[in-house]
Amino acid sequence: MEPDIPKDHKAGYAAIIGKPNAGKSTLMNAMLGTKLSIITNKPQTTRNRVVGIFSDENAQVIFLDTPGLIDPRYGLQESMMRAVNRARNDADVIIHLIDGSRLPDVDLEMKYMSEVDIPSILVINKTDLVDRDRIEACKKMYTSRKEYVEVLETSALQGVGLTEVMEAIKKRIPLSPPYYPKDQLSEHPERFFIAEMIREQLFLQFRQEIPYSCAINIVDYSEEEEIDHIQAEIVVDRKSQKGMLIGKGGQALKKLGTAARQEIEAFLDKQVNLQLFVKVREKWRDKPGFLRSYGYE
Ligand SMILES: Nc1nc2c(ncn2[C@@H]2O[C@H](COP(=O)(O)OP(=O)(O)OP(=O)(O)O)[C@@H](O)[C@H]2O)c(=O)[nH]1
Ligand SMILES: [Mg+2]
Repeated sequence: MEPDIPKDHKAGYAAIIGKPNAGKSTLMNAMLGTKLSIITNKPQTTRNRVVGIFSDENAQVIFLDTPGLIDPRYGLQESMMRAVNRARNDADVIIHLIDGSRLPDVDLEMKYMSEVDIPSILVINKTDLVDRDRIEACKKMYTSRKEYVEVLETSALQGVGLTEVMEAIKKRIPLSPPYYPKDQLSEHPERFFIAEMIREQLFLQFRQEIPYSCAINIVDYSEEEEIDHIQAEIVVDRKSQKGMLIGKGGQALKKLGTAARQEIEAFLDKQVNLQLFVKVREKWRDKPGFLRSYGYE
C-alpha cells in the first residue's frame, strides 16, 4: 500500500440504475464535478456502462452510470441491458434513481430492483420540479415495494442533495485501498468519449429515430503537436437516413461536425480537425458483429 493511504481508507463501486431519462448521467457528472457522461433530454441516451471515479483523501467511489431500464426490443437494447447487469454485478451499493416529476409506472424497474440483493439507496431526483406532497408520495410508493437502506432526494441539475448521496455511499463501501490512482477520472480510452460527444450532438440536433439508429466509429486518430486529426463514421441502419444526416448541400452534417468538434476541443484542450462520414450498415442494431465493433458488448 502507498504510504499516504490512511488505514481506514474505503473503496467500492456504486451503480446508478433507473429508468431512461431519470437523470443518472447528470447525477454521476454532478458527483464527479466533471462532464463525463453525455446528457440529453431524450430517453436512452446512455448505451454503455460508463465509469466515473471519485477520489478524496479517505475514499474512492467508482460510479457506474448505466443505460435506462427498458424491455429490450432489438440487439442494441439487449446489449444496453447487459451493461446494466454488469454494473449491478459489480456494485457494492446501488443508487436507484427516480425522476420524481414523472407519472409513476414502476412495474419494470421494480421487477428489476426486487431481484437485486445489493444494498440499495432510493434517490428521488428532479425535486426542483415538484412539490413536497409529490416527493413524499413517490417515496411511499417505492418503499412499499422494496426495502432500501436509505431514502434521499436530489436535484442533480442544481447540485442539491449530493453530499448526502456521497455520505450514504461511503457508509456502504468496504475498507480497501483505492483501485485506481487518485487522479484518474475514468477508465475508458479517449476515443470512447470522443465518439460519445458526437453521439450527443446527434441526439441534440436530430429528431425521432435518427439518434437511435446511429453508432459512431472512430476510424482514424492521429496527433500532431498543435492539432489532432480525427476521422469518424456515423453508422446508420437504413439507407434513407443517410440523406437526412447529410442534409441539403451537406448543411446538417456540417452543423453536427462543428458542434461536436467544439466539444471535443474543450475536452482535449487542443485544436481538432474532425472529419465525419456517413456509412450505411443495414440493421446494424441487430447484428452481433457490428454491435461488438461499435463498442456494444
Ligand atoms: N429539472 C431537472 N432536470 C434534470 C435533473 N437531472 C437531470 N435532469 C434532466 O433530465 C434529462 C435527462 O438527464 P440524463 O442525465 O441524460 O438522464 P439519464 O437517466 O442518464 O438518461 P438515459 O441515459 O437516457 O437513461 C436532461 O435533460 C437533464 O438535464 C434535475 O435534477 N432536475
Ligand atoms: Mg444517461
